Amino acid sequence: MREKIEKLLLEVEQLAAKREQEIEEIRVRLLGKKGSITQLFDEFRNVLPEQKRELGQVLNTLKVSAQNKIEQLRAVLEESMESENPGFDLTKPGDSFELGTRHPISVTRGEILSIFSKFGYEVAEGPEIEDDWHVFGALNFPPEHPARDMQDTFFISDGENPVLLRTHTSSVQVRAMERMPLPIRIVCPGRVFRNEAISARAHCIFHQVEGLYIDKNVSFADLKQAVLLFAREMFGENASIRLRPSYFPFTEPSAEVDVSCNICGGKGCNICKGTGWLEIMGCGMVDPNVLEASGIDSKTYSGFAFGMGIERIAMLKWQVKDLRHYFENDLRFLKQFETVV
Ligand code: 2NL
Repeated sequence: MREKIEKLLLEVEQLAAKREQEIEEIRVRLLGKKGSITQLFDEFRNVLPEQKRELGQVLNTLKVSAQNKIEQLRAVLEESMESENPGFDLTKPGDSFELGTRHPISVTRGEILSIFSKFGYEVAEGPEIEDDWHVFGALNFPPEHPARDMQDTFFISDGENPVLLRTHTSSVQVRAMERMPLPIRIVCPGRVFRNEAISARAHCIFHQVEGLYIDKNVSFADLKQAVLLFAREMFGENASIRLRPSYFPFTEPSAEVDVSCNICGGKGCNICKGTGWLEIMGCGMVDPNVLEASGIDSKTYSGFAFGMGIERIAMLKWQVKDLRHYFENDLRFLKQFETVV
């Protein structure tokens, strides 16, 4: 114990620091809750009674000299700040800085994911750079399908096994089907890329959330109910939905989902172009070919899937009229959304 005290005494004498933070680190190291001097005081309780008096004195000396040294380091530091920056007032309050806001796409993405988390869906993510199999092959796209065309998809390399930027996050779901134990209930958010001319309604990069549910006896009625519950959570408890028949290579049957217009309540306005309905997503029963391509027995299992554009949902939520606002980082636009706290 005595040795330890003496070693620390020497150390204290030699302490030096150039910055406030270093001084604080020294204080914590020596005198903090788990500091070495504090620990010696704990050990002191077990010292033999006949040694207590003498050891107690040196221990106290150590503590006081550590405290003095730290104060002295602080004083020297302040003095040097003052002499290097005459008139510098350390006590002045700092400049306040404005808080940023979360991007509307992030806010909407978070809201969509949290709704599906409540329904028991897990979030799954995957690569943006993909191969042909996970974006097209496994999803029942025939070899000559136009989406596989260079005009629609960004290819990174071509040839026998091309590498490309994913055009939907279905590729993440294919990876999940290949790998995850059944049943599967996932939502897959992410950036997707399409070779499109940029306009108020289209962009070459946008964000998607896709969902997939595979189990025994999953029916179209289950899909409809999941979509209805989502729409009510997202657009309010009075929201209703309608399904229109549609076509996707990876689902059969397929449908387009509309939600009742939250602006006019279904009467018809300029947002819903007088129809009373707004399109929010596409969905369908997973095509048996797609299940089999990922090694799932389509005789035993069935599933539904859906996909939505986050930009579109966010446009409907805040009546944003031009998609390009999401990508231009104009603070006048961005500041209208949720503040980060
Ligand atoms: C849309 C429509 C959809 C899916 C995505 C899907 C994924 C797998 C299997 C089957 Cl792995 N389907 N995804 C299904 C229907 C529609 O997206 O309009 N997206 C923005």
